[in-house]
Amino acid sequence: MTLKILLISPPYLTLTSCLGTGHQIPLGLLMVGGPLLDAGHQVMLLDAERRHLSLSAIVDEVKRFSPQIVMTGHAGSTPAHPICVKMIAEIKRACPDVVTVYGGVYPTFHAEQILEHEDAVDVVVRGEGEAIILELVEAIASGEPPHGVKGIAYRSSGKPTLNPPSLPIRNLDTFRIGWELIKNWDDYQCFGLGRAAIIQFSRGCPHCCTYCGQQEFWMEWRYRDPVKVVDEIEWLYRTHNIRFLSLADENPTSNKAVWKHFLEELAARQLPVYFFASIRATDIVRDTDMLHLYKQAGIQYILMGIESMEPDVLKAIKKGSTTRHDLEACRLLKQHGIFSIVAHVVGLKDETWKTFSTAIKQLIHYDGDFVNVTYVTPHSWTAFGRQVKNHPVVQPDLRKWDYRNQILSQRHLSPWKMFLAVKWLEFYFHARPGRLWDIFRTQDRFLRRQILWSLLHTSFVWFAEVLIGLKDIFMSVIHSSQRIPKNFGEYSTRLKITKGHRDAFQGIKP
Ligand code: B12
Repeated sequence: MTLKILLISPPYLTLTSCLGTGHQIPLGLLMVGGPLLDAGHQVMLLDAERRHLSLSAIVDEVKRFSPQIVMTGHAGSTPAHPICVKMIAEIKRACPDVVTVYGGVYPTFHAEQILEHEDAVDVVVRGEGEAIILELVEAIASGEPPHGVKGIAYRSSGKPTLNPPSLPIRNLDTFRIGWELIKNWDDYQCFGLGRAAIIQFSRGCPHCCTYCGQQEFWMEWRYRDPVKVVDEIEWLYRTHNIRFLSLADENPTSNKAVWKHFLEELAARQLPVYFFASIRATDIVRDTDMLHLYKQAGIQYILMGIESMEPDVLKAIKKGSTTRHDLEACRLLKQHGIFSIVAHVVGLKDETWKTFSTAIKQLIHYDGDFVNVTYVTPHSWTAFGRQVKNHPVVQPDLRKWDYRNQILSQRHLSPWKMFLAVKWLEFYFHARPGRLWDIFRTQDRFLRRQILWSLLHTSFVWFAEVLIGLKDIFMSVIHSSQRIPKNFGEYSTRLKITKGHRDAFQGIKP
């Protein structure tokens, strides 16, 4: 039976997309869409994020398409959760017969809680959507309760019911991305380089950094056939003129030989496509002998999670790298004309004015091209989330759990002091005269243009964040009597974790 299915990217608007790097395709939904299209269903994508649609405009679109099923989910899963459930509630109010399906990382770990509190959500998909979705849709079409569908949670006799999890996908190449769901590629442009897309070469990560929830989600590191991925990249370039690609991988370099194969294949095709990837400093140092291949393949921006410059913190978060690796990785990337974006996390320890001043000195010493300062954010399903159970929370609004706002309290610095220190660090690092002079002296015209483009857009985001931050400080003074949960434990009791995602996998591995 053919069903009408509407995939909706929720109107979760962020400064990153609107003023910073640019809008990106909703890859997760396209991956869910591929198998549905192949099974003959009538599928449409409504990118309410890209089109900045209001909830009433979304409801109008739903009425117009009149689907039997509406599906939603977002990569920025935690901060996007409030708007996802609000949107689903509006749709259900207007179209009560539509079955609503919600997937992604955050819902995977909060399925029970969502079904308890969000009446409008009918089904939560836990884990890799493409592996689960066809069976679910068949069950919905048959009108029978989806008892046998692995990897979902739903209500049975009014109570949340969790089916056993679906196993991690063995061969990622058996699923295809529903690229044809994108109707206007001009909607997606990044870094001033033209049309942009996201692609995933590998999933998961073998490392166990305590604050990261991604390995809990994907479970195992797996990769696609390097040649098939490069074929797809070439197809994207030739068919849709894609010039910029973000690798959605947590850790694409996990296996040096496989990574090298991918880079060689890309380099051999000589496509005028540039890449953004997140890569560990340790792997960049490991790959010293093949960094020229990175460049030839088109890797232009590398986000490196340096997190901290304090050896004790790096050890505590099980980062598995040292400050020597970080310094060397920045140096090597500069030598090869590849931009490094150094991710520095504040709040992993007690911050003081002194720790900020040490951090800025160290970051300048590393001499990366950009610094992305983020606040440590406890996801309830991570080891870090468990460790900080008794830690006071200063930001109860989930929409702000986007790494750009302080969530956990600090002993020595109040939130407004932390805010000023972070903004000062970002400003000083990017606008210090020595760095601006270096940019001015850059000989390579492409590199100079890109660094200026990135600097300009980083500045837009910075100014907007300063304005919003000052407004928030002002409002918090006015509403100082508002009750904020005392600690993360109390907060995460509200954010009840659906236990058993990983546990349930134990013992049933193939
Ligand atoms: C690419 C990327 C971006 C891009 C594009 C995001 C986009 N529009 O898709 C950009 C640079 C814009 C970005 C920005 C942000 N990002 Co980001 N981003 C990523 C990254 C690197 C990959 C995401 C991805 O595409 N994964 C691959 C797809 C296939 O996975 P997926 O979306 O989870 O979908 C699968 C399943 O979850 C499920 N699924 C998902 N949705 C649905 C829906 C249904 C109905 C079903 C059935 C299943 C399903 O099935 C899919 C296929 O298996 C991840 C880190 C990582 N390596 O995962 C961070 C990540 C997703 N980002 C994150 C965050 C916080 C943000 C920002 C909020 C940061 C900020 N302060 O601005 C913003 C959000 C803005 C925005 N517009 O998205 C966090 C989310 C944390 C969390 N779990 O809550 C991550 C995990 C980074 C991290 N290490 O913590 N991001």
